[in-house]
Amino acid sequence: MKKRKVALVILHTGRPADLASPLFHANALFLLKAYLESRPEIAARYEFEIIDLRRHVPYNLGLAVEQNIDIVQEVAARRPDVVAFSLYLWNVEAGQALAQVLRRFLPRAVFVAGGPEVSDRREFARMFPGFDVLVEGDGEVPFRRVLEALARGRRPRDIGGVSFLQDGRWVHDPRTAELAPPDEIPDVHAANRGLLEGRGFYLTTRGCPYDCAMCLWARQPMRRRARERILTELAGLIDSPLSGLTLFDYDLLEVYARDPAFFDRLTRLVRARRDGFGLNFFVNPRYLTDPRLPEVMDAFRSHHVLVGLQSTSPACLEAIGRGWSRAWLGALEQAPPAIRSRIFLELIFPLPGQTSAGFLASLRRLLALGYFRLQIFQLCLLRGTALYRRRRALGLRHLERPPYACIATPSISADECLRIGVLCQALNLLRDLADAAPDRRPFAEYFRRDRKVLDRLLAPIDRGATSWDVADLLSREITGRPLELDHAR
Ligand code: B12
Ligand code: SF4
Repeated sequence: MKKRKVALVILHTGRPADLASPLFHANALFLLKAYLESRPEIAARYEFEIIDLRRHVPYNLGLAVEQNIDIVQEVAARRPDVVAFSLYLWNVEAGQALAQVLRRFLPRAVFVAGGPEVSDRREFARMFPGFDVLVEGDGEVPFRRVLEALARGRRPRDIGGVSFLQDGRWVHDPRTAELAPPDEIPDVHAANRGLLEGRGFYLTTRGCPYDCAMCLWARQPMRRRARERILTELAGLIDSPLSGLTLFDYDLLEVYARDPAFFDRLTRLVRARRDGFGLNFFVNPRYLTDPRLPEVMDAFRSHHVLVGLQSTSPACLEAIGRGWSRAWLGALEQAPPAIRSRIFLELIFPLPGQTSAGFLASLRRLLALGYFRLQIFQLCLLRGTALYRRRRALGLRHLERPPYACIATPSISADECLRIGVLCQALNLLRDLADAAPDRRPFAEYFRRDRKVLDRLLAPIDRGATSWDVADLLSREITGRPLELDHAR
């Protein structure tokens, strides 16, 4: 029997710096391929191919450029029966555009969309009408069932998390997707060792018990593989050409709080690497004062640890469902000074209830305390989140299409959002500069000495300076050199 072909399409990943390894930046497609190929009933009927479109330069200019005929050719020439897209806010517009062009060349193919963008399927279908089948949530089981149905010439009916087009109308199954037992999902990294290069990401668990209003993972059931399995997978990743690894669990110390053996084993694996390989990981703010944190960081040779702080304002934390973390704000001041420059603090701007003055005051405080490695995200109103559902009641104005950025709140005007947004992006660029610096003490010293620096930086922004201009100014003042970063502007 001739096998049907499934093309799993990698679109661009957002930033040129992210081009390192598709295995991490298009993790879901590799994962789904490995899982589906491991199912005999599917492997007997289908063959899968990952088509990486990123080599087509300019990969991020959409289809309006003549050279991008090659993008169409790459997929169409394989004559796939199913074309699958993994959609995030950074590639959903490109996926929609490509799907619409491709269906003119592949009139019989079924176009399947999955990934975090396929949240709130009714709304997604209205905004992105280029697909035939939508899969919301974890894709392993629903995609398998979709392929089984298609192989029998049937419609993908009665599959939780799946919607399909029938005679021009959408049929939605409102149930949530059935989850695959975590140990049934193969080790995708072992299956793709040739792609292990640059820095990698790994999640020991999927899901999160917390309930942050802006996050798509809020209250997602926790799915954890057996400890031995995780350690085997991590051993394979650490014993590879990867230069470092970041563990993306919502909080590593909390997940393994009762399991010191896990840390011992992981430490031994890291020690076995003789070069500068290190493990970074996420923790909640409460661990900033925990004596285990510096110990684990040293043992893992962590370049940094990521703390999802989001705000230092108790009222803002309440507003985004992170009231549980307000008790830990004091930890910022109590954390050992030596550890502060090794902390990568994540903040969000703008937030409901925030004022520009309050946000700037919190930034000044963090910088003076020695936290200058900041990642300040712009608030995105993601379909499927609690914040998105409450956006009108909260008076949040945002871009209706990706990246869905919040551009004004009742207490912060659009002009203020832009001006402070530029400042935040300059600090993000400065973090990239500090990350690569051999000695970070001048950065800490600079912000400790000059408490008025933010006001000084806002002046050129008000005259039209961009984030790059401002980061360049900071670079010259701190390092004596112009800003040079290895990712493109
Ligand atoms: C690791 C990570 C990163 C890494 C790597 C990102 C990357 N390109 O892979 C880094 C740090 C670079 C990053 C950055 C950002 N990220 Co990020 N990131 C994550 C994180 C924590 C894990 C992603 C992952 O690997 N998950 C494991 C895989 C297996 O899960 P999955 O991707 O969801 O795939 C499953 C399903 O979605 C589905 N599925 C996926 N694709 C397909 C395709 C088909 C056909 C089917 C059937 C099913 C299917 O099946 C998969 C398996 O079950 C997620 C949150 C999370 N916990 O998932 C956020 C997340 C993906 N990031 C998010 C965002 C917003 C960002 C940023 C834009 C943040 C910012 N404001 O700057 C940046 C931009 C990145 C860029 N490329 O420009 C959002 C995306 C929301 C959206 N609607 O797209 C998420 C969901 C977090 C959130 N806020 O809720 N991120
Ligand atoms: S932001 Fe972090 S802690 Fe909050 S729900 Fe999402 S993954 Fe969990």
